[in-house]
Amino acid sequence: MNNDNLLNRILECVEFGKVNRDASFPPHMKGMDGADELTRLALESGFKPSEILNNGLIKAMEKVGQKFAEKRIFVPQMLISARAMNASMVHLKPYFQSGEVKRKGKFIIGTVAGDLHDIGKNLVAMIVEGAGWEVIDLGVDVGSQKFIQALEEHNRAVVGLSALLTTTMHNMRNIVREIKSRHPEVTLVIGGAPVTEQFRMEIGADGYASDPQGAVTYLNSLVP
Ligand code: B1M
Repeated sequence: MNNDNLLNRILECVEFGKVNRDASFPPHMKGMDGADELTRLALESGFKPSEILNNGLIKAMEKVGQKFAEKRIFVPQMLISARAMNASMVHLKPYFQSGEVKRKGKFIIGTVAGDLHDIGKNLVAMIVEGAGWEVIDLGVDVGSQKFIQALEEHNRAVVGLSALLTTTMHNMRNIVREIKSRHPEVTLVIGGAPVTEQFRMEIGADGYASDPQGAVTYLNSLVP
């Protein structure tokens, strides 16, 4: 199998939700290797984890989103694609997490209240951790109280908010306001597909990053 083929097959597994060889879904891929086996094979064949992530997994999710927008697939298919993406990410995670031992600081991250999307947030968490930060991941559907409680347990942490929906991005406004009113010294960085620098300015967050590397660059700029 040539290199392009292997990445394309991983892309296809995530696009159609083929988790592993044993999975009987989707029927047209029954008996074939899935995201699990092919990601392992790609790593053994020398592919860089970032190549698999950017040219396989993220491209697949773009296709899934496009098909959903065009009503060619529905929520269950998006979920099964997310499951296949996670089966692949399990293998990539150790590479992104093997950062320096000495920590640069603490980073609390969560997907905001009302929002259940966690793939992008997990990637940011993984890559920030790999860049030498201690990451406290609060999960999805996180409201201001949970962020404040975590801040009180983790002194001087930077807070990251992720949102994927045009509706839930507006929950960032309240969360930023409530955190800042209790802890004005806290630095907040926001991100997620619908979020922009313009929106960051409107809601008074300190930083905006469009991708995990942007979050790392912003966080590292805070370290003296
Ligand atoms: Co949903 N969904 N979804 N979904 N889903 C989107 C986001 C959507 C764009 C699809 C579409 O219509 N084309 C659309 C939103 C439309 C809008 O608001 N304008 C949508 C919708 C409508 C919905 C539901 C409302 C559908 C319904 O029920 N009718 C529903 C909402 C549920 C809820 O949250 N309350 C819903 C549900 C779901 C699933 C649960 C089925 C599943 C999520 C599973 C999971 O996450 N565990 C899902 C999925 C998979 C998607 C798509 C297809 C893929 C999202 C994804 O993982 N992308 C998505 C379409 C798309 O994005 N193409 C879609 C890959 C990921 C790597 O990218 O998350 O953008 P992303 O993260 C990036 C950057 O944004 C950035 O870095 C990441 C890596 O580059 N980033 C940050 C993210 N957070 C950051 C934080 C930072 C910095 C950077 O600093 C703190």
